[in-house]
Amino acid sequence: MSFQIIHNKKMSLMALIFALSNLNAQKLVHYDLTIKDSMVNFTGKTKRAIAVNGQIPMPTLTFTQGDTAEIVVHNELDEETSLHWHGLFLPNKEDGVPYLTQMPIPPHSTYTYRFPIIQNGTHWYHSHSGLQEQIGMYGNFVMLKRNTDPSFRKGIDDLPTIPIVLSEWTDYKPDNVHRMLHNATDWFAIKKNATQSYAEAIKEGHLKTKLTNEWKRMLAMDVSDVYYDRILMNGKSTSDIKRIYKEPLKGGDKVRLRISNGGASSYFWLTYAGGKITVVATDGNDVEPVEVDRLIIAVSETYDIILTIPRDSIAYEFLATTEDRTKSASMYFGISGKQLKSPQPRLKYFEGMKMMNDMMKMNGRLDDMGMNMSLNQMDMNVVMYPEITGDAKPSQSDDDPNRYNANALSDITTLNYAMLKATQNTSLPASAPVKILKFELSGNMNRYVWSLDNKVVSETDKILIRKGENIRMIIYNGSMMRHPMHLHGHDFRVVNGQGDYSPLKNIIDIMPMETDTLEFNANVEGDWFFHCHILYHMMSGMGRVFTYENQAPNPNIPNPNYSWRKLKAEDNKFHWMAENDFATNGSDGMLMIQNTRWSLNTEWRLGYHDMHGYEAEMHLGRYLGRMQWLMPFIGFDARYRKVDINDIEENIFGQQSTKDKRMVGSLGVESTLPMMVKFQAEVFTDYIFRCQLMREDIPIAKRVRGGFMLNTDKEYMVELKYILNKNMGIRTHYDSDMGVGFGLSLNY
Ligand SMILES: [Cu+2]
Repeated sequence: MSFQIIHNKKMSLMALIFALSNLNAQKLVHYDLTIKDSMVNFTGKTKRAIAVNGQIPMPTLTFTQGDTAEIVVHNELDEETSLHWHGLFLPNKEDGVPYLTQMPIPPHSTYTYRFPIIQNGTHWYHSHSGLQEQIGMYGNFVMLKRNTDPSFRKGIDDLPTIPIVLSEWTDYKPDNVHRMLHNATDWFAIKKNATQSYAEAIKEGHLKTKLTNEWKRMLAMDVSDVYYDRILMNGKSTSDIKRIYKEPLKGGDKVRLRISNGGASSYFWLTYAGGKITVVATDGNDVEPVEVDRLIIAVSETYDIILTIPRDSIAYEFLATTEDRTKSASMYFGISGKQLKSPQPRLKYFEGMKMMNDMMKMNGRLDDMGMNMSLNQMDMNVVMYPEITGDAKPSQSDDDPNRYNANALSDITTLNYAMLKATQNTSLPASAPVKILKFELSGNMNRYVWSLDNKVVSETDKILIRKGENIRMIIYNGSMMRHPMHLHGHDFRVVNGQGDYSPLKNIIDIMPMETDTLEFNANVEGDWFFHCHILYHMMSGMGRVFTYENQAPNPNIPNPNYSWRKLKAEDNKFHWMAENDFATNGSDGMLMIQNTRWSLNTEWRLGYHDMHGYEAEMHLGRYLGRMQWLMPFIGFDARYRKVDINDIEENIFGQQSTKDKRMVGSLGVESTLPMMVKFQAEVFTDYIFRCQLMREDIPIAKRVRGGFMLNTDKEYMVELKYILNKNMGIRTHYDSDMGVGFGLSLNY
């Protein structure tokens, strides 16, 4: 015991001397960041973006471990902003999440972040306000390791280095992208040539696949949701690296790339024409070098990789391709000439659809068929990759245990999380109590609601944890999309079979049907966000907040209740859509306003000829269940027609109502049936009962949609629409009341 004390005294004295000697070395590194609206032109059209210090991406901020960062933000926007330091260990009040760790930075004001740099590695920073990240607010954040650090790796940490931030650009306003996603528009699929319509299914011999898919109530899916106009590496589609540190690149040179995926929703395949890629770090944490042919970088992940230039005087292409393979960006390393990397071939969408059909149960839950998937080792998307399974149908039978294992099926080595091994022991304090938290990633494509355990942030409380305990999170992805889950303020160990050398990360990509286990020691008080880093998923409420028991109040949050309410309001926003058809026989349209659970929907019809008058219906409903296939509603129905006063309408139940004038309320329920048919049962205040079957947007061909409606009032309608562009189509329909019509359909 006494020995222990003496030892500790000795240690603290040494620590003091070390700290004093370090005081000189420690420096304050200051950056000024001026955030300004600016006009950019990536595609030939001038659009609004946000630039910082006049550039997109934001400038790379470089520090050395031991420095103190002082970053002064000058917000010259007409809106609020914030900056989050992604992957950094810092005091909670510097974490940059508006209404959680600080109040938003008001327009035309200045705000200072100041925190010590206590780690090293490749990280990045971005706006955590609204959708600002999509239009330019992302940049690299590099913390260098001291060369006296015992973990300094010769041949890796002393290589010439290039920071790279990957991103995407869309000419659409991000608010509009978000709205279109919630409205389940397939405009992005048309742009990507990925509609997977019936005509395409028949052409590829997959009619049964398509029918099964719709029977199971699935919309055509892609590996990503949003169509982008450009992919950017450091703000450019292509760039040439001919020199590094002023020396021309030559054969045998090695370059270290510090890559952050600053994209809002795109994963990227990274490939290199000059040979293997050596992965040396991820999310700012060193790993044992591992050689691969390619890797996928999830949204908001970082990887440090080493490329070798094979020969003099040839420029080798380093390629980042979106996961859906529709767009890419390149960087060429070398003096002249160009050695291209062959592009990633187009996805076999119907193979993916068939695979999803096999996994999907009728109740909307996924069945992993006993494969216990984790750590991206079993990649379900493999069935869509021609480079692995060939152009023909895959020969792997259903009982082949390797049928989704890319590395077993081909000579191409693809990185997965099981291959990552930390360079240092990462085990957690052994004596700490363990708290186990289980989450299921949930969501539904049709209404674009994303959640944990079918609850969005605004429907939950903060999750209480205790300082000192070890938190083990077991996360199962029960949704049909992959999600990059990010934890603020802490690194977690990814339990991947490497024991004490499990890698540390702050992002984990979880594929559908995967279960992954993460653990971290709760060691910094504060309110820390844990969320999906796909921007549009996060904004839909896919996250939770961790908070420490009995923690000191955050001086930046003077009114915690108000702030928490404001944070929760983010995922409760209403989105609207509208459609109107201007046809020869009349005009009909709809307006819908929706959020996570509620929907207010108005439909109207104005007849010119056969039906001279109007009809309007309104429904206010709440979606129930995980898949939101059921919606009870209250309604209001009004109609007026200039017809013979004695004209009586009779439904199939023999109930009669006057056709000319009606003003009634209603109570009903809507349910989505197999084949995506909507069934409505509605009883009106005049006791008239109505059942209705309806299907919209049947994807007949790439740009052709069909629809029908049939009800117990003996009314029916069939329609056909040709999509001209995002907001316009040509529509023809036959309506039992209004007759044949032909016209222009506008939608927003
Ligand atoms: Cu997500």
